[in-house]
Amino acid sequence: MKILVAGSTGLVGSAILDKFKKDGHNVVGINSKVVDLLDREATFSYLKDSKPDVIVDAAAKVGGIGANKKYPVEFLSENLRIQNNLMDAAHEAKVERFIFLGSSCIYPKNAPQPIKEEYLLTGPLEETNSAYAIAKIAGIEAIKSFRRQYGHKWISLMPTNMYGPGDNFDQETGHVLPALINKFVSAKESGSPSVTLWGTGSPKREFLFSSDLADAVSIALEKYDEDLHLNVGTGEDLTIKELANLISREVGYRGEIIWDHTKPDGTLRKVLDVSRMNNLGWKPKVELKDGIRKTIEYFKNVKGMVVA
Ligand code: GFB
Repeated sequence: MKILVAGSTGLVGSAILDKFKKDGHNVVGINSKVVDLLDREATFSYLKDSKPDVIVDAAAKVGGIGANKKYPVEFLSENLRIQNNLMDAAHEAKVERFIFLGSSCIYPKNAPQPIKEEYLLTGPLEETNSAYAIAKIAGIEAIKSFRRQYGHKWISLMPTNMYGPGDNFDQETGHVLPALINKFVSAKESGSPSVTLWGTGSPKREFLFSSDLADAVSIALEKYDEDLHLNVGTGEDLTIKELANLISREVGYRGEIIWDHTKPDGTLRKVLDVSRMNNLGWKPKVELKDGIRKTIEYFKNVKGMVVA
């Protein structure tokens, strides 16, 4: 069985590639340097030649709340094109299994908590990431359509907010957890008396370490073949303020935290109901504190700093 991981140099794709390698599978990773998935012809030609049996689609344009708000055109258009090209080419190349990865932001802004899979399309989306969410919802619908029309054993997984080594730590475009690591580590390094964070700090978020998602992908590939997309998360969340305290403590930063209320809070809560994934025998292994510690270490190493 030949497995192809698309987006294999990103946070999620690299963890999935590692997992399948460690498990002794015949696995290949591709990134935009190998084949540009925005290029339809190049995508078709690559899959025709490489003939994988399985594709895990971790290729996407992703970013935190700031990037989503600033670049909705790219978040909608690039994600639609990447997933459509890859799925259409996979169909033509007769790829047997396809795992499409979405995001927990597909659910309505005011969905009851914890969010069950069936709450999809039951209410309006959160405005800060509706473009990205609609692209991902289109991906879920595409997977379902390929199943219904052609009987393909293709599935969708919806991970919660992901983090880990290899993340985008940029303070403007990154997700909150890596952006905060960068902000606190940099403030400690420069001796800055304060760190400015976005919004009120009261929204809650759920975080999953990338290797735990890789385990979930592997289990779903083995055991799941149904129309319904599956949530992947810890089922536990904390406020952004609590997250900030956790990271600043781990980093050893003792300055002041200022909350910039002109920046958006985004959705107030989006914790996932993960009972379906749990019933397949999957549970996350990495505690948030340990995952944060590993991610801080990674970031310091990348920055060329001595890990304290
Ligand atoms: O991870 P994040 O950027 O995006 O988290 P979402 C945003 C939350 O953290 C908001 C607060 O409540 C922000 O106000 N926050 C505080 C910060 N300081 C910062 C900071 O320095 N940087 C960032 N980024 N946030 C994303 C979607 O939503 O979730 C994506 O935009 C995707 O499309 C992803 O679905 C999983 O969790 O709000």
